[in-house]
Parts: sequence; C-alpha cells; structure tokens
Amino acid sequence: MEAAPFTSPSSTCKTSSISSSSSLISLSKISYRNHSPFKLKSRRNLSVRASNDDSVVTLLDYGAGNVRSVRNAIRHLGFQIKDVQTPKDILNARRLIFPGVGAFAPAMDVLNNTGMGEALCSYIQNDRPFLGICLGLQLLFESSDENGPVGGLGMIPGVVGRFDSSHGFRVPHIGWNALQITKDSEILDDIRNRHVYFVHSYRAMPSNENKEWISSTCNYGDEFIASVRRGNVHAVQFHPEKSGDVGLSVLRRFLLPKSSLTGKRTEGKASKLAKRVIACLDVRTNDEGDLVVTKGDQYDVREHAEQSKVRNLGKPVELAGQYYNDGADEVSFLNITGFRDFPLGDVPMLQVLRRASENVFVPLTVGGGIRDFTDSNGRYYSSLEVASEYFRSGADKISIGSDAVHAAEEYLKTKVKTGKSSIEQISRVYGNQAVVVSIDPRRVYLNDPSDVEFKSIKLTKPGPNGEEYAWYQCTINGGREGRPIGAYELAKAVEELGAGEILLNCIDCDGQGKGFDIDLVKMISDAVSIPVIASSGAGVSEHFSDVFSKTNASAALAAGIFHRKEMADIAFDQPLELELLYCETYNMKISNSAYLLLPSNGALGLCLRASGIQCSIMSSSLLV
Ligand code: 1PR
Repeated sequence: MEAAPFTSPSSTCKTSSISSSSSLISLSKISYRNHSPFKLKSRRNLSVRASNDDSVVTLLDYGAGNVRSVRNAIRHLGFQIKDVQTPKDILNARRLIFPGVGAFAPAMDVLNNTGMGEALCSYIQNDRPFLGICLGLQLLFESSDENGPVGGLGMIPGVVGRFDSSHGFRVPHIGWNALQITKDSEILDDIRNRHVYFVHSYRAMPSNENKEWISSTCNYGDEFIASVRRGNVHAVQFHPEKSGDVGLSVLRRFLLPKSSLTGKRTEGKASKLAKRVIACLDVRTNDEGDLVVTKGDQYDVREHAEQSKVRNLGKPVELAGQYYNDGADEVSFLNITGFRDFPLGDVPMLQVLRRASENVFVPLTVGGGIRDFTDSNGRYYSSLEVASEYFRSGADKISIGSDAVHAAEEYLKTKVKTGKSSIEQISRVYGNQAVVVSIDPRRVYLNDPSDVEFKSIKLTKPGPNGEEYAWYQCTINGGREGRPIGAYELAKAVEELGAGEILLNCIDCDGQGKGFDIDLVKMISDAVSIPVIASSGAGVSEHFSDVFSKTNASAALAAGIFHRKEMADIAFDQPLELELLYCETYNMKISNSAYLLLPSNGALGLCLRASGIQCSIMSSSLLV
C-alpha cells in the first residue's frame, strides 16, 4: 500500500515543513501539561535524516516496564538496536519501534519533558517506518481516560477508555485473542486465524473519524482497535514480542523490506479470548547449591527416599525454552524459597530470567520473595525496587504471595488503602496487569459453615469424615504458616488493592494429579472480576477442559504434568473434551480421523508433547 499523506486530526502535532536532507535538529520545548492535550508551541528547523544501516533498529525505551522482551525479539530476528538518547535519534531513525509500557500519563510526561513527543510527531508525519506497541499505540490518540483525562500525541482521533467490566468481561483483557483484519496492513499478513497476546485495561474504539487508520479490530465485550496502519506507520495494541512465532512474524514483516518476504494475506476472523495454559516452574536452590526446577506433593518438594533431597527435575532456562517450543501460552517461575531470601541477592534467579527471556517469546511471570526488605547492611529496598529488577531482567508480570496476605489482612482490618503495600506500589507504576497475587490456600473441613467467619462452600465431594463444607485458609511462606484469612476474602481484598490477576493454588491438590479443586476455583472466579488462573492438580488433559467448562477460570497452570510427562496414557484416538471447548480456534489432526481445536497458540501442543506425542506447528494447524 502506498503511503498516505498525513493530516493531524487536531492541531496537536502539526509541524513546520521538514527537510529530509539535513541532519540538524533544533527542537523547541513542548508545551505540555499533565492532563491537557498535547500541544506544540512552535518548531524551528525540525529535520529528519534517516540512517543508512539496514540492520539497525532504533528503540524508544523510556525506562518503564519490560522492554527487554522487545529487545530480545529484535535481536532474535538478527537486528541490532540503537537506543534513543535524544530527540535527534528519533528523527534520524531508519525504522523506529516504540514499545510503550506502563501508564499513559507518566509516558506522556517523559515524551513531553524530553522533547521526544515532538520528534515522534515529526517522524510519524513524515511517514517514516514506525511500529508502536501497546501503549505505543494508545499514545498516538488524542487522550486517555487512564488516570485522566490525559492528553496524548493527537495523531489519531479518539479517546482511549477503560474496558467496561459490567457485562462480565474481566479487566484487564489478558490473553490470546484473534484479530478481525479490516485492511491490508502487511505486517499482519502471517497472522491468519492465529491468536496474539494482549494485556491491557484501556483501549481505543473505532469511529468514523479514525476508521482510515484501522487495520484490525478485536472483540472483548466491545470491538476495539487492535492495530492501525497508515503508510509506513504501524501500531498494534497486542504484544508481538509475546505472541510466540506469530508475533515474531509481525516484527519480521515490519523490519524486513517488503520484497524479501512472501506470503499472502488472509482475512482474520473474529474470535473470543482463548483460555490459557501456563507451564509453571517451581525453582529453588538444591542441597548442592544449584538452582533447579523442583516439584512438590502438597508443597513438600523433598524426595522420600534419597536422604530427603530436593527433587531435581531439570534446569530452569532449558525447561522454560522447551515449554515455549511446545506451545505454552505463558511460563511462570516461582522462587519457592524466596520468602526467606533477599530476591535481589538471588543473582542466579535474575540470570535465569534474563536468559529465559532471550528465547521465550510468550509472557514470563516471576514470583517469590517480593516484599519490602532491609538487608544486613541496613539498606532498605521497597517491593517496587525488587519488582523493578525483575521487570528489567525480563519478567512481564510479578507474582506476590506472602506479602499479599499481610497486605490484605491489614486492609481488611483498617479499610484504608495506604498506597504503600507491594500490590499498590507496583500496580501504580507498572499497571495492575503486571501484578499477580498467588494464593496458597489449604482446605479446612467444616460440618457447619457458621463455625467460621470466613466464606465457606458446600463441597461437591464431602470431606474424609463426611464434612459437607470447607473454607480455604490462606497460608504464607510456602504453606508453612496458616493465617486468619480465607481465600475468598483475600481475593476480594487484593482485587481492591490493585492486583490484576489471581494465581489460585490449592495445597491439598498440588502434585496429586487428580484434577483442579473445582469448588475453590468456582468460588474465587465468581467472586472477582479480574482473571483467575486455576492451579494445582492437573493430571490428564481432561482436567483442563473440566476446569474451563465448570468455572470462570481464565487460565490453568500446571507443573508436574509437564515435567514428568504424565499424560502418556491418554487415548488420543478419542476426541478430547478440549475439542468442544475451543470451537473457534485451531484445527489439529491428531490421528487418521480426529481433529482437535486448540485453545490458543498451541497450548494443547504442550500437553501432547508432555505425552510423548510428536507434533509440529504448521501455519495455523498443529499436525501430529
Ligand atoms: O510467598 O511471595 O515468597 O511467593 C512464594 C511463591 O512460591 C508462591 O507463589 C507460592 O505459591 C510458591 N511456593 C512456595 N512454596 C512452594 C512449594 O511447593 N513448596 N510452590 C510453592 C507453589 C504451587 C504451584 C504449582 C501448582 C501446580 N507451587 O505453583 O506449580 O500447584 O502443580 P501441579 O500441576 O504439579 O499440581 P512468596
């Protein structure tokens, strides 16, 4: 498609004429105040000169959140990165990627205060190759309601608003969803019906005023803008760097000259958010001092023979890479002894994250030990500093366990949000989609629900002594200490404090392979409006379909089933229940006669590989 000439929807980003031959730039200061539209005062001698090196990509990283994954993806595709230091670097870029992360207002502050916003507008108005990602798309609009209204760059007409959760749609929109491709965008040509990864609470809506920009939409309660394209300017709401091979193809199509790529665009079709399957690696140092992946039975990770050694199931980086290749939708690392160590002193764990993120292009979550901490020298580290180091090392989300219990107890006691808890601090800076709360509850059986002040449920299967009810007591420090708070109360409290997702373990089911605790998952996923990840107990693939069909869980996490390849006994000549569940996504031929429909980016492939079944991803189909 030919580049279209630019016109700004408003006066926000109009520039003086720009010469492409001069390398000199003199930028006037941008007249921008918080919470007001982005306005340029005046410009003198704005000029753009493209650098000539084809292998270099200019990256605008203003230092919030995980830009490491974008860097890794660019390098993985064989390109070098030049970081923007000054507005001049933007104007001189041959191609520019802007992976906006964090919240809208602080990002606009940085763009404004550094002069980068003005340079960006000039660059885009000159139809220079540009790819905005996530917030990098939203900032192109006139304003956002996120902590606002806050003025944006004003290149595209429209206001970025919050998803409406009143119709039962969980916010943030986290996970794999399909695109409705509305016009030729070139960079989306390989996507077809495959899903891409979204994580956001705010979105821009299509309108008559911005329809010329829209190259694809996505449906999540509303139809929102998933990507825009005008000439050489592209922006996507999803994360190509976290969308596996399909996402890498989007980046590749942006980075490589059109002529070197073949392939014909096919229309994407609308779909709903897919359920996610997450591979979890419980990590700790073993008795020999090596960081290993381990796995417990009801949280006991020591062998019963072999002098009670910590079970060693493999190396974290290698296993993460393997599960990514097998089609995991996400990978989680839980540092299970983080509660007693200082995480920033745990250099191997940070290295694991850095190395894993070089080759794993789906979301990475890390948990364990995230809390305020004072080291032996008396130096205080806030939980935000701890989390920041994890984000810098490659995490997309952090998971808080014990500290979330303390924060929830305090909040329920005082009813005051102090803004100081780890959940509040980290979600304020990185967004609530980056904060997972991991709950470690233990079932406590009851004959009479009025015996406790906590929410209890009538059990589907009575307890060992015929008890009909149970409440789920939260624990801390890896299940070692029970606390006076139930999983239900905790989930509601942490949602109010700003958690974006709940990882719901169950100590009773952990490592048992007998299925998820459906009663528990149902209770919690009905109680909150943020996504709930069901965890603990997966033993066969039917357990995934069970938890997805009987509860409102958005994702299911498992560990042992993948580590130990425990699914070998599945009869694959019979249709799996998963087939019924994911009716809009993929076709997978699993035998001479049977076809399976996959949940998202090959998550079932992960299960198949765990079963020793060889399969490979071929375009949008997974063939055995
Ligand atoms: O409290 O903030 O330091 O975080 C500690 C984190 O480590 C928490 O997320 C907590 O769940 C986790 N953790 C602590 N001790 C253990 C343990 O096993 N001894 N692991 C532990 C939790 C539970 C799941 C597991 C699923 C699926 N493991 O993550 O992977 O139960 O297992 P399965 O599919 O094999 O049944 P903090």
